[in-house]
Amino acid sequence: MQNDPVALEARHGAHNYHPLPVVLTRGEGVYLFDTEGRRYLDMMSAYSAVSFGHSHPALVQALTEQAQRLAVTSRAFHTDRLGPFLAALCSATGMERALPMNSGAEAVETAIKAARKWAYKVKRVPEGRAQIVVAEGNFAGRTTTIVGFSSEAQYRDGFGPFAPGFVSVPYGDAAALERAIGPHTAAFIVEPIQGEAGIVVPPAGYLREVRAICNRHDVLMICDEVQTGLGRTGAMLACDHEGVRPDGLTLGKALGGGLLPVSAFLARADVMDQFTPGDHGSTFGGNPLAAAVGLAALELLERDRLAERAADLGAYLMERLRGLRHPAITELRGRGLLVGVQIDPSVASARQVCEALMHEGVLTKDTHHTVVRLAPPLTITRAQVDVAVAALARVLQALAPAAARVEQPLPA
Ligand code: IF1
Repeated sequence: MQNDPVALEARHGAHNYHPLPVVLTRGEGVYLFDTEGRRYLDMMSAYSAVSFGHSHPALVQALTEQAQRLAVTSRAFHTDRLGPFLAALCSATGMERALPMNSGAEAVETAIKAARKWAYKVKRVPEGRAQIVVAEGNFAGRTTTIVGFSSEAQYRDGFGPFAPGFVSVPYGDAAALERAIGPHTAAFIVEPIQGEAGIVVPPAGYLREVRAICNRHDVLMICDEVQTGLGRTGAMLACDHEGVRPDGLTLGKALGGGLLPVSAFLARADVMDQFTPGDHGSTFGGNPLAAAVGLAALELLERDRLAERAADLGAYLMERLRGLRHPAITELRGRGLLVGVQIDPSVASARQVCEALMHEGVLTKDTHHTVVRLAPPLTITRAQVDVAVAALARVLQALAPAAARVEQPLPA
């Protein structure tokens, strides 16, 4: 007991997760290894934070070289790493300014503050009256402001009171957005594809309609690309699929190269320039270590054309999944290498599928009870996709042999 990591975690930790019964000790590329030496194909890449694969050599090198030179200084001083990182962020996204933070939630909180201050100082919304529209099914982090506008009861339960000034509209419904906008509306914060909601892709043209509506009403369009950004959906940003340039943008997860938390809020100059010295900050935001790794991650994304790779391998993955034609799969959703496999709950829960996949050497996570997330590192190969799909086929066949006859409900 005394040095069993799971027992120590249970004894000393908060029980805010329900991990699969596997204890990992090493990662290398698309593979993870447990303490018994078993190898697993990582099909969730830490919710898209490990897009480059585990311990990518170029990123580990950038981390260790910078760590040995200068890691954290606070923003009380300039460093030689932050400027180049911010320039690369703006160049990669087409945005004019970037504000570095650490977690995705902090980037979203920064977006909320920027939108409100722009509303008061530029749009002349009466102080304290700014409204921000959000989409039902959103997931933008775990701070109390953010869970306050979540539509997921569990994320809110027991954590009130919540911040006012948010209104929800159905995701994918542009007309509902327009109806929700009033004179005090500062912004609409939306994920181009909803991750936690179960990999929900909005109707084609939705983002273009949102862009036009926000233009019409002088409302900031802010896209939360913490999950969908940095090549994950087959383009640098998921907004790129519709040729839409938002007014604000949050990035996170893979920006840290799968090595440390790095996030950023990016925006038009007139929005970001509402921040004056002392308005906002963070002990670690923009530290030279994070900036060096973030810059190396952006360079690697470009050098290895990982967005195009995600488009190609994602299409291949989707084609192989469709080829299973297994009745337990009720829907396939996603774009690029962000894919959700909807499982018929009468056959099995997504958690059961994930537990069975673990025994087949594939690790991933369920979301929203019925969806198995498949979001591997963007470095995955076709042969490794074949391995993952074959494992899923075996699992579904074992869980639902009767489902092959579809109308036969499984015994209770
Ligand atoms: C958990 C979900 C994924 C995000 C988007 C901001 C954040 C996230 C679109 C906040 C974070 C993570 C958090 C993690 C589970 C995971 C998740 F299922 F909860 F929704 F990825 F889909 N915007 N998502 O997806 O970023 O502060 O975590 O760095 O909290 O259990 P963070």
